[in-house]
Amino acid sequence: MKVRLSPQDALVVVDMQRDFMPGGALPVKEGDTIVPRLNQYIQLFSRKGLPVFFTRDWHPPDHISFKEQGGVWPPHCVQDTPGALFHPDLFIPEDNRFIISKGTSRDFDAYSGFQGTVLHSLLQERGIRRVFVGGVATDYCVRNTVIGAINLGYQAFLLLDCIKGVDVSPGDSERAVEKMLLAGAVGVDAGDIG
Ligand code: VGL
Ligand code: ZN
Repeated sequence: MKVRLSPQDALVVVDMQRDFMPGGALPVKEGDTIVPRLNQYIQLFSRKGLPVFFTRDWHPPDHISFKEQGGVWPPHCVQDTPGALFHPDLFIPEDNRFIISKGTSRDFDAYSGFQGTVLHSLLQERGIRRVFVGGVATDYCVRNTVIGAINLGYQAFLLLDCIKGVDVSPGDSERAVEKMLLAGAVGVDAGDIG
């Protein structure tokens, strides 16, 4: 499947933060291995003058999703800690890029980059109709961001070569991909996009 990029396209890079990488607080297996390919997408969009959005988990220290608060996750991506930083090799363009923080208040969690953020309004302001989504975790934030985009009327492309999942139960990521495709997302890889 060939996709030609247009001025109505944007790239959304989901939660490529240290805590989600091997050795981090909530590691996604092989999460770091997608950095080089993601960087290629980031450079491609950037060269074409298309906006790149980086979502990040940005939790307060006592966030409800943390086990001590009755949640299911170990503390991760706490605001202004090293674990919340992006992977050091992730390419962040100088211009036309936006950092979208989510899960920022203590009593709410957000798996979707659209939930409680300005992502939708920034996309709307720029006339974006199609979003290309990669990052981690396939079975949580990527999945919810893709479904969120579709529900808001965007065409969503899932970057199949740039996603990794947590797989709390084996097969979660595979099922998440199926769900996204069934919901209308189009699966693509680098060779499809120009
Ligand atoms: C995520 C678990 C908890 C994610 C965030 O980015 O997919 N997963 N918080
Ligand atoms: Zn989180």
